[in-house]
Amino acid sequence: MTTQMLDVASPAANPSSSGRVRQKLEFRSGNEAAALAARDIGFHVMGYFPITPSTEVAENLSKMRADGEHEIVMVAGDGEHGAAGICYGAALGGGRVLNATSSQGLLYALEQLPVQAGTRVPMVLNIAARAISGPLDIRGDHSDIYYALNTGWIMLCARDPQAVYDLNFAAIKIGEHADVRLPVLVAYDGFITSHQKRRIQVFDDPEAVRKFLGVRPDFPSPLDTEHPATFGPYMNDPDLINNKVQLWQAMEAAQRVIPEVLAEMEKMTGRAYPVLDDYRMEDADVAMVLLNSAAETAKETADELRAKGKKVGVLSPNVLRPFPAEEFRRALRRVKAATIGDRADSYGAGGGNLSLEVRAAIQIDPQNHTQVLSRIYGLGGKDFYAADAEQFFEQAIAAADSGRVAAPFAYHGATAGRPDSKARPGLPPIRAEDVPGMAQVRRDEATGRLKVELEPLWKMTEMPNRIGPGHGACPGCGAFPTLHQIYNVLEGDVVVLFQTGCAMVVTTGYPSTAHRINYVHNLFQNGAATLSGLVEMYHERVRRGELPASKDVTFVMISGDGGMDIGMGPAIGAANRNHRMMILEYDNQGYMNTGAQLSYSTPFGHRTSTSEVGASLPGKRYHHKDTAQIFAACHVPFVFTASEGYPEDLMRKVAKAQWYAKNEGLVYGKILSYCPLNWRAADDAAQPVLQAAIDSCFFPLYEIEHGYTTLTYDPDAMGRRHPVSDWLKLMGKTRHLLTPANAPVVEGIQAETDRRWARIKAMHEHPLL
Ligand SMILES: Cc1ncc(C[n+]2csc(CCOP(=O)(O)OP(=O)(O)O)c2C)c(N)n1
Ligand code: SF4
Repeated sequence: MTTQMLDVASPAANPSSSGRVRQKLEFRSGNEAAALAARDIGFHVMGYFPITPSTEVAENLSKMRADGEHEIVMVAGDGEHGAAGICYGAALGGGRVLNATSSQGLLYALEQLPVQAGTRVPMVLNIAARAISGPLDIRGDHSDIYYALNTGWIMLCARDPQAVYDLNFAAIKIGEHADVRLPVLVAYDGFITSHQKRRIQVFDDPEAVRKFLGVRPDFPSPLDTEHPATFGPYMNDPDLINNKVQLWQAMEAAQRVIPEVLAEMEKMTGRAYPVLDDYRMEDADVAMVLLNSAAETAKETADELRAKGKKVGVLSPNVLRPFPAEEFRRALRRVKAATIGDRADSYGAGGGNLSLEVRAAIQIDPQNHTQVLSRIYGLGGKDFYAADAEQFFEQAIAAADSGRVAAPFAYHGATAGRPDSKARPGLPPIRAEDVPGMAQVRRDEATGRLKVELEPLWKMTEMPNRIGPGHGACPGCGAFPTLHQIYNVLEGDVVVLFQTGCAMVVTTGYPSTAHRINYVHNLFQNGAATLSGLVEMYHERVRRGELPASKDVTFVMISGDGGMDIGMGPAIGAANRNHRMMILEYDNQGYMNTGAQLSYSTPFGHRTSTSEVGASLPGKRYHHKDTAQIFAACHVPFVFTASEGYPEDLMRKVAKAQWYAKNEGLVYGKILSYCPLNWRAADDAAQPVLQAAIDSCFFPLYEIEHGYTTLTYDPDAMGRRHPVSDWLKLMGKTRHLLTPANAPVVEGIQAETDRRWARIKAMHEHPLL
C-alpha cells in the first residue's frame, strides 16, 4: 500500500457520506505545507531559531502573520536550545506549540527533548532533516534525526509535502491522546521534501479540522493556580526507573493510538499512512528498506524490475518511534534478502540505525531467514537515483540467489577522493614578517590608556591581505572591507576563528580556502569557548618550551551579530575568564547567511524574513541588543564600537585591541557592517547608509578602556546630528516605516535612540559612569 493519493480530487470536490472533508488543491513545498498546517491547526505559540533548510517554516508563518492570516505567537529563541526551552514552557502552559529545526539545530536543542518527553508535555517539532557538522554541509541526510531516536519523542516520517501537511495534524492528535501524552516530531528530507513543490490537498473546512483535533486536553499545568503542582521534581531510585516505565508504556499505547488516528485521517482525506508503508511486497523475494523520499525512487525501480519478472518490493516506515518492529517481522517473514539503506551511519556499529533496528526486530522471529545488507548512502545531500536503487536491489537479489551476503555493510557512493588535491590557500600563506601592521601603540603612563599612531591610510594598499580575493560574497558586502581594515592593522602572527555566518561560508568552499593564515571554524554557538581553549593551550605550550615564546600570536574570533545571540553564553564565559583574545563582531543586523532572519541586533521595525511587514505587523517588535554594553559589564580591558565606514577610527581601535589581547585579556568590538542584499540598498551605498546610522546616533562610535568610556565621534558636537528617519529612508528594509501609519514606530525608535545616546554621552562625560 502506498501513501500516495492522487485520486483525491473527486472526494475533495464532493465530500460525501464517506466521511471525507472538503479540501482544496495547492502547489506547495514541504516547508510551506508545514506552515499551512500550522495556520490551519492554529497553534498558540511557536518557538524557533533559523537554520537551513527548515527556516522557511517560520518565515512563511511570519509573512502570514504580518498579513493577518493567523495569530500564532512567534518567539525567536536566542538559539535552538533557547527555542526548545520556550516551547517547553509554552507547552507546559496548556496550549498548542510548534517548533521547526534541522541538523545542528536539533542537536543543540537535543538536551531539552528528553526533559519534555520525560515530563510528558505534548507539542509538535518539524525537522527538515540535514547533515550534521563537521564539516559543515547544509544538504539533507538523516544524521540529525537519528540523534532523536532515544529521546522519548514519537517520530513520524513524511515522505512528501502532502505527508508533511497531514502528519502535522496527526501529530497533535497522537501526542495529546490521554494514553500517550508525548511530544511528536515530524521528519522530512531537507531540500528534497522541504523545498520541492508538489500538488497537495489542504483542508478547506475549518469546522471539520476543529472537530478532528478537538480542544487540547487539560493536562496538569503551572498556569492552573487552583491546583499547585511540581513539574520536574528531583527523583530518586526507584521513582526514576518507574518514570521511564511510564514513558515506555506511553510508547506502547502509541503503537495502538497511531494507527487509530491515521485511520481517522484516512477517512477524512482519502490518504492512507500505514505505520509501515509496503509497496509490491505481496510476494516479494527481495526487499529494499529506506526512509522518506528515497523510498519513492526505489518504488519506481521496483516497478521496472517487476516488469522484468523480478519479485521485488519496498518498505518504508511512516513511523520511526515507536518502531514498527512487528510490522517489519510480518513484512519480511518470507523475504530472502533485503538491502536496508541508511542516510547516516552509527559509526562502528556495522549499520545505520534503521538497519540495526530492522535486524533486531526480525532476529527474534524463528521463521525469519532474511539476509540483510546494510548500506550507508546519500550523505550530505548526495542524490539517490534509480540507478542506485537498482544496485541495491541487485545486491539483494545476488544474496537471495546465492544464499550468502558478499558485503554485509558498505558505504554506497563514496569515491577514491581527490588524491592529488590538497586543501590549500589559493595564494601563498602570509607570515608574520609580511605584515608589519599599520599602527604603533604605546601606553600613556599618566592616564594608563593607549595611544595609537596610524600610518596614512594609503599604505593599506601595500599590505598583503590575509584573506585572499575570490570569495563568494555579494557585491558591496561590508564584511570584507571590515575584515581588510582589521587585518591590515594587526601585526605579526594571527590565528583566527570564524563562527558560522556569511564571512565563513563564502571563504571556505573545500578544497579551496581564502584564508592565508591559520583559520578554524566552529559553529556560531561555541566559537568563543573553542578559541579560549586554543589560547590557553598556546600559552601553556609556550610555558613548557614546546612552542617559541618569540612568536607572540594574536588570537581573533570573527562573528556575525547572530553569533553573538546563540553564542552569547560562551562569549560571556570567555570574557569573564578574561582570555587573551579578541571577539570582533561584524554587525549586519541579522542572520544574513541563512536568508536575513531577525537577530537580537536587528533594530525595531526593520523588516527581516522572520519579522515581516504587512497590514498586521510593521517589522521587528523589540529594540536591538546593546552587545557592547553587555561586554562592558563583564569588565574586560577594552570594548569598542566601530564601522567600516570610519576606517581610521576602526583601525585605531583594532590596534589597541591587539595590544590588550596580547597583554591583558579579552577585547570585544562591535563593527557596523553593510549588507546591501538584505538591507535592500544599492551595492555602492555603504558610506551614506552607515554615515546616517552613525549621525542619527543610532550607532554611536565609542570605546571603553578599563571602564572609561570615550566617544570617538560626536554627531552633536560636529553639528551633524540627524533624525533616525533620515537613516531609515535610505534602506528598502525600513521604507515601510515612513508611512503615516508607522509614524509611532519611528517615534519609538527615535526615543530609544535618544535615550541610549544620552546614556553613552553621560558615560563619556563622567569618569565614574
Ligand atoms: C546550531 C545552529 N543553528 C543555526 C544554524 C544556522 N545558521 C548558520 S549561520 C546563521 C546566521 C549567522 O548570522 P550572523 O552570525 O549574524 O552572521 P551573518 O550570516 O549575518 O554573516 C544561522 C542561523 C547553525 N549553523 N547552527
Ligand atoms: S548576504 Fe549580506 S552579509 Fe552576506 S555576503 Fe551578502 S551582502 Fe554580505
